[in-house]
Amino acid sequence: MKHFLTWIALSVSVLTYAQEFKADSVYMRQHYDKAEYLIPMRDGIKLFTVVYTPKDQSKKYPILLNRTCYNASGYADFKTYGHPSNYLVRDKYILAFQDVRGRYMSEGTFDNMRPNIPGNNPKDKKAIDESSDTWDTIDWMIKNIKNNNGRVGMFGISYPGFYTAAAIPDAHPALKASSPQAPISDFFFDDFHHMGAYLQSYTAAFAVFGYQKDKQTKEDWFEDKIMRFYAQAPRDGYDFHLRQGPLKNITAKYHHDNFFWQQIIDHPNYDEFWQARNLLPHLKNARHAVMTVGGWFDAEDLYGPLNIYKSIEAGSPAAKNTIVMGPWGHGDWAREQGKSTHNHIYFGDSISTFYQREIERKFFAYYLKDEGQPDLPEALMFDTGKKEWRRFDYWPPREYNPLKLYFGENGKLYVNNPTPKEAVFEYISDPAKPVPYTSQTEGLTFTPRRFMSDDQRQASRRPDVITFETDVLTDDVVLAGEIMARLKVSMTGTDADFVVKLIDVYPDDHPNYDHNPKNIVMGGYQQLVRSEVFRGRFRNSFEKPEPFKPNEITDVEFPLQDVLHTFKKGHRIMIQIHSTWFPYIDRNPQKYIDNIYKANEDDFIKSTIRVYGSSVVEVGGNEKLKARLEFKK
Ligand code: PG9
Repeated sequence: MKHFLTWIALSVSVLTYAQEFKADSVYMRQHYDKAEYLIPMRDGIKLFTVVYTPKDQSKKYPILLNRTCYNASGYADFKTYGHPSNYLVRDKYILAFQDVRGRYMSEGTFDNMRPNIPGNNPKDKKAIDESSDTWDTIDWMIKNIKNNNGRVGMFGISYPGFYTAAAIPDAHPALKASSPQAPISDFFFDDFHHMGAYLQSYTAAFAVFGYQKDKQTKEDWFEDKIMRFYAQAPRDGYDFHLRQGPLKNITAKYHHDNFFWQQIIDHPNYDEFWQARNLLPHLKNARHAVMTVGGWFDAEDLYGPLNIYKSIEAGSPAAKNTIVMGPWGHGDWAREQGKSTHNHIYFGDSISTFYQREIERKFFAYYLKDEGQPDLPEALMFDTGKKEWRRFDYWPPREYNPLKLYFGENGKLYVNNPTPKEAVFEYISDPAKPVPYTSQTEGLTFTPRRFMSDDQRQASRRPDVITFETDVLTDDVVLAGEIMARLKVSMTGTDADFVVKLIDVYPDDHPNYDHNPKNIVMGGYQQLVRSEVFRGRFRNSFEKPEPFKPNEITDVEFPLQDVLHTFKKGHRIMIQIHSTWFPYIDRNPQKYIDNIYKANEDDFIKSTIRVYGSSVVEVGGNEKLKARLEFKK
């Protein structure tokens, strides 16, 4: 396939994109002129930028800038892939799409999550980062793109969301409105890793980010590397990855020449390499409007939007800082399906259209054109259980008391009441038979997405998964805010991962949804609400991992990402705990190895894992749970 963006589009939903393409490109050809520029940065490197300017020159327009590592030329055919939305296209802006340094038609060398260098001195040709490249781009466009009104907004989803957020530190004064959407903030906690555990399901994606191009090009230069995985067109990702054996085999067979994969292997812990790429500490002193957008079922970047919003809240009191979290998977707010669903779950109609028309459109119009008034609270959050938007003055919210979930005998989950008798729960974790991350057979994906609201019954029935559930709820129970898992564990091995899942158990008589195939039964559905994996070796520090002592009771405490979910009367609350989650996450050998990327076949051992009844999962509460990762570093 010619363009990676097309490839992504096709991997998501051909019909949806095709509809958007048609609407956009006809309108855009009629109402916009296109130009292409190579914009000089302070060190002389030129960045390729596609710029659409409204034909109607009777008034001045703000600039909306999207910086991407996914090929700006994909937007060069009067198509926006629904981002910006048709509403913004019709409201008329100067639309700019730029290849970031080292990508496609831009010059220079690519660096994943290029470290931010605090400060901004346009004369310093060495201090180059995404913030300085954006500053130079904005400065050049304001001075050279005709008919602009001197104001710039930025938007972007995923990696482009990172580039939007990375422009916030030392921002150009013309930058008035930023909307980082599903933004990455730190690859050790977002995308390629979750809490230090590697996402093996991402392995094919490395091809996109691990090769420098050797010329300016509008074509993907890494297709042959991606096809190392897809040549066999594996239909079963679980089986494919299990057959690979240890990660060292992936290095030898697929990624032997991939610079980013080599960096991942060379930095298995949260060392300077990763810490330098953490954007969060730099989000200080912002003074303009920031609307961060995310999806509660985003498997790729959920840590990012929540922590970027919180970091700006803490470090940039002068910024008009807001957050919108909807019932979406990765980037779904840019794709209207009519019936808003995530995998098998129906949330309502045209939720993405509501967001595009009433939220995003009004945000940019107000801050870039002085038009209208965004009806945007501090936090506009969708309750994924009640299936309705909620407005909050703070996030995490302050109106709920802390809620604690305790593990009792016979799989009983107690809400706020410690278990009557402390019990021990045991399972044998076998890396040769890991717990599947999804109930469905999924081929190799760029990244897995559907599983974030998937049915967990296939896991509940496994002996290596411990499951706790409440009695049928007699009233609605709202879980809102940050979540902290505080486990007390022991093991026969010397290392382990812990997966904790929060699950909504539907009543047996829950009706099926029309949009689902017949075999998807909603009665008794165990819907995944929130989940996280934690690589136990990092329990005291992400920088300095430690083995476990066999059979010694040890504290393992870690945050899951935030939640807003009403468990309705007639439902049950369920917690699941297990130690493999494959191939979403790579297998922990369960024998402590300094670098799991270099483990051998015989390093992988079964381990008997015990979880003690004094463990607890805490949700919400007025005081900020010690979920902030800072204390872990
Ligand atoms: N954050 C998404 C991603 C990054 C890297 C690998 C795979 C996915 C994204 O930019 O789509």
